[in-house]
Amino acid sequence: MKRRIIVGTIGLVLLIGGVIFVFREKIETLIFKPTKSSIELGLSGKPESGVQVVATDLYVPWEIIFLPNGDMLVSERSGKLKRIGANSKTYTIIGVTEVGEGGLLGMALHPKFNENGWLYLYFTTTVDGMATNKIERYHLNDDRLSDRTTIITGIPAAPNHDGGRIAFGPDKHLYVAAGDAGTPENAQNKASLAGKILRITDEGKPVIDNPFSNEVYSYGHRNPQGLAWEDKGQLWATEHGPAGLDELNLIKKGANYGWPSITGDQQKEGMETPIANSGSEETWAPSGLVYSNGSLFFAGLRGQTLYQAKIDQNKTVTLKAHFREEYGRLRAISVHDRFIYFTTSNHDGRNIPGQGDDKILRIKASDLENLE
Ligand SMILES: [Ca+2]
Repeated sequence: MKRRIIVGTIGLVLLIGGVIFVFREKIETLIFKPTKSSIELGLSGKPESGVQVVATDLYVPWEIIFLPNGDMLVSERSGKLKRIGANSKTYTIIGVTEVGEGGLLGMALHPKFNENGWLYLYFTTTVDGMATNKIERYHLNDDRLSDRTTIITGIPAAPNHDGGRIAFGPDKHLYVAAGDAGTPENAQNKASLAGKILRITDEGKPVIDNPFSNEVYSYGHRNPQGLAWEDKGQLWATEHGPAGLDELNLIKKGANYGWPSITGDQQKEGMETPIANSGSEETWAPSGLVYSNGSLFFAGLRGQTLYQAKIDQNKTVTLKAHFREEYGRLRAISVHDRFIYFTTSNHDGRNIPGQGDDKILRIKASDLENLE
């Protein structure tokens, strides 16, 4: 009798384990699944806020970008690249080292993606036993990633402060948010790639009119993780501060953003003070950043909030907090076809994942802009 209970219990545990394993590996795509019941499920977000669940059961989604046919590409920190939509597929990126905050992080499509099919990936890898961050370029077609090419390597990596966001600017050059990799003084060293916003060509070379004749575009950054251009073409960036004192900066070519000399509201000759900071009592832990209709929106990890910063003509901002602690940690954000997409990051080791985590959620940009 006792033996039967034990065998039965072991069987049950194995069964539950198997079910969890199967579901852990499966991405539920809700809005994109072309069946009626799923579409209804997908539209079952909170009616009062208009939030819809797009996909569930992801693992630390770090970036979302959209292909011309409307499919999403989602990077997962462990090195999986998931395509969700009409042509769903999972690619495994070879050579990704997921350690601490490092792993497969940012992504960008070439401005002429329709012609060349080029996809850029920022990730942590290991060279001679040492972690480093690099950007690779791939050719993406429906079935596979090919023509793997290193664009830039040797961006310092560490368990913390790996930066990771990449984006093509209005000038068609690639901007790269690089963290200080735990060595603050490197942020002030213009010869180091750490603690910088870099600007390189689509082939990985320094842009000819960069301020210091290398890849560096701006310096004195601690751990920038969000890049977005507003409608006048000015670049903004989010940055993690040391203890609170998280920053929203307007980025100018060649400027020094102060780390580690100044933080928060502090001022110093030759250094930029952030347009907005969280103060030392509050932590945003800001990651992805987008611009939509007069506002910057950024995802807060520790802050567990989607922040809205309304910019006025004097470059001051008023901040609003949306969805505070409703979905847990938030990391990636993307704007596409009048919707703002954002992801949870509850599997990143700093929260207890909830049912369906990690998720991609979306809300109409106009609804979000008007939320009180
Ligand atoms: Ca700063």
